[in-house]
Amino acid sequence: MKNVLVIGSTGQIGSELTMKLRSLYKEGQIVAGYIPGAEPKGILLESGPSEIVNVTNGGQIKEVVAKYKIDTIYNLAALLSATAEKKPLLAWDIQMNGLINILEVAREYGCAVFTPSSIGSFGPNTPHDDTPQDTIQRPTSMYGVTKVATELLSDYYFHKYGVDTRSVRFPGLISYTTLPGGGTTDYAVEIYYAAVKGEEFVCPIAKGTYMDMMYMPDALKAAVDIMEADPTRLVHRNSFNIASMSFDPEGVYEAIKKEIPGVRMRYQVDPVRQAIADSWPNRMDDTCARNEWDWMPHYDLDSMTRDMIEHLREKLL
Ligand code: AKB
Repeated sequence: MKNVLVIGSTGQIGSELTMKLRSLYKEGQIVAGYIPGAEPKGILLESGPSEIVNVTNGGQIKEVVAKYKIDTIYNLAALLSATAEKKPLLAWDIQMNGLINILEVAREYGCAVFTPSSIGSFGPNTPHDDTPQDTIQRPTSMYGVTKVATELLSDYYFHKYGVDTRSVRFPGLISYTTLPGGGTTDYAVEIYYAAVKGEEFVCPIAKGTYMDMMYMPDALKAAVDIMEADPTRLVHRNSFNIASMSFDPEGVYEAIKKEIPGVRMRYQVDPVRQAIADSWPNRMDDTCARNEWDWMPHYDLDSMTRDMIEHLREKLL
């Protein structure tokens, strides 16, 4: 990896991944791709080049890839699960037409491509506990449909054209830098903001609903490590289960309570998000990622909670 284009650089993952790549690959150019209305600001804008890149515009992707001699594309443009249920056609356009535009440019210019998949690629008849790497993937949400198709299309371009596509299935991601938006797992970020601000948290996900979650530093490490992995060791490509912690709303509430005893939470379940959450795994088995590219997370619920609260106190108080 030398010259990298991060598409969706101002989003929850992109804003931190772009900065991490800039700190790791100093001799290259890490281009922050964005759409009008979501311009990079502050350190993200000042620390390197940025360009308008709308995934639905193949010509725009091609121009930027040619201009900066891009060798790796991180494709982070997506509508998250709850928003995708409200706007399924837009989700399809961004996730699928966007992806094929990127893969076509990658084929022509010899770029490697990372497009994340998700726990959302699984469905109600997937084994929910220790969900295997290779298993039933029949999701019932539009987000899930696009994620399974992303995995298949990415593998297709690898086998048919030799495009170096690789990816991971992200759990719900928790971070203090940029808020997620429109996801089913967003509650696990929002509860920290409410707790630090001293506000009551109204939880849209029911007690007892377990989902895989991950702290952003581990997710960024996974995104970099999979693209740097020795290809001769990879049996799988699109996409690897990666896991670090699994909890339900009570679990994260109790973890926060150890640091902020006055934290308050009540439930007001959102039926759309709850139906999606019920169809997702409780916890994935990530043995293949551990064996094929030495995946190893650093944070568990308690260490993440301490770090989140410390950073949010600096940011919000
Ligand atoms: C969502 O909730 O939609 C995302 C995801 C798990 O992919 N955070």
